[in-house]
Amino acid sequence: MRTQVAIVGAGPSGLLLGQLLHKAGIDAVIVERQSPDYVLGRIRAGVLEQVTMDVLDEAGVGTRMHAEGLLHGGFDLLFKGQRHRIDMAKLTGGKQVMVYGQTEVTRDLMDARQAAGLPTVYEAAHVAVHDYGTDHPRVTYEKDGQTHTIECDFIAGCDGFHGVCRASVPKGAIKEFEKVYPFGWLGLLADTPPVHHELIYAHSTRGFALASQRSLTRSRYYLQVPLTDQVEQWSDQAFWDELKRRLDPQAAEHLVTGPSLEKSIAPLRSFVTEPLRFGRMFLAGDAGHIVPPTGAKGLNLAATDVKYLANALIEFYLDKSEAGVDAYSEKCLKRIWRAERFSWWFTSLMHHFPENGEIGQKFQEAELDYLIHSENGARTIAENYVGLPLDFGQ
Ligand code: RFL
Ligand code: PHB
Repeated sequence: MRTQVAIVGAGPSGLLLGQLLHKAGIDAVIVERQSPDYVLGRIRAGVLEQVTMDVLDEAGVGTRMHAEGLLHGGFDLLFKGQRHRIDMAKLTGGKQVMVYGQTEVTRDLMDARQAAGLPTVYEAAHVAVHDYGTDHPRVTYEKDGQTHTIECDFIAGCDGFHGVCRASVPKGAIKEFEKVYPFGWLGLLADTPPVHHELIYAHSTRGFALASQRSLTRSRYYLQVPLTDQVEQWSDQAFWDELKRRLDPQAAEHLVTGPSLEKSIAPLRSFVTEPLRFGRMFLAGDAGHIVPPTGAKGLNLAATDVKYLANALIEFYLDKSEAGVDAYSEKCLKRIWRAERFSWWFTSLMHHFPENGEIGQKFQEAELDYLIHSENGARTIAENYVGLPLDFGQ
């Protein structure tokens, strides 16, 4: 098989890239290790920045998002038992975020790809990338007992943190920056009305909690838990009890509980790979970087990487210019480091770090107190949370 761009991974990055290239008349084949149902079963992001909404619109997959997604103009910070609203819209000249689950974004992209009859190979085993240091890269995989080869001009590594593309790069050609946090997030999804119409980010001496949502009837909650905890240790009842202890009395009283639809623990990590281009292979999304989820930036960064990559490839094929391809890594990394910084800072501010002692706790409370009483402080949070514009600082 021959194509122009071979995309490894059919998560949001790979599917979105496929869609943007298709709109520009560029051929792509996607190779995915898992089945479509498996990909849709992963419960992850919930908050989309304006920039992401714009890219999804450009890809022609924004209709259901606009109809069913919930626009939010603010969120609450909870500390010392009291909630304080960050009025994002007021502080950023009217900007809002969209609450619309990653599962739904992925489903919309899958449907669009299928409707256009574009090739995706699911359940491909032993996917491997070859010869991306030459002008003739290849992707190989096994399916139904046979080995297949895709010859291409470029490989897009959209295969997430545990993918093969980054792992294939010789150690000397890549630098990895990493910070692993000493806790994880236990998430629970339930068909119960959200406790509040906006999100609540809660700092407490028992640990961080987040009250999020997927719709007016579906809630998503998270608890900071030790890395040693196993999900089996947490009954639904234990989860709800602990969440109530970390929320303010009013929210705890209004919390509607119910059976979990999904429950899982995710570790928290800050991770960046430099560079993001290796000859004719590019990394995009979680394949190249990870943020702790506190700032809600992972999926949004993936969408902007993909937007930059699609533009670079369009420039290559339509304008016969390599300028965009050459600039890809540096352009992405500028934006990535800003989001990494915000996600690290917001994680450090909101979580409980027993190793920092009582004085660490006091510093966090004083910083939160400062931020919510200073318009500049609150604006700094708001501006980063709604997301920096695509051309910020370029
Ligand atoms: P994905 O989604 O991991 O998709 C990669 C795909 O590649 C496939 N793959 C392979 N395919 C072929 N061959 C191989 N060898 C392969 N190895 C892997 C995988 O099966 C998979 O289908 O990466 P992608 O597309 O870059 O998307 C990134 C996002 O998924 C991620 O950044 C976000 O989910 C992060 N995130 C959040 N981001 C936000 O913007 N807002 C949020 O509110 C938000 N909340 C979150 C999050 C992530 C979380 N977890 C679980 C890490 C909340 C959580 C709890
Ligand atoms: C979610 O709804 O899954 C979510 C929302 C905001 C975050 C992280 C996760 O910061």
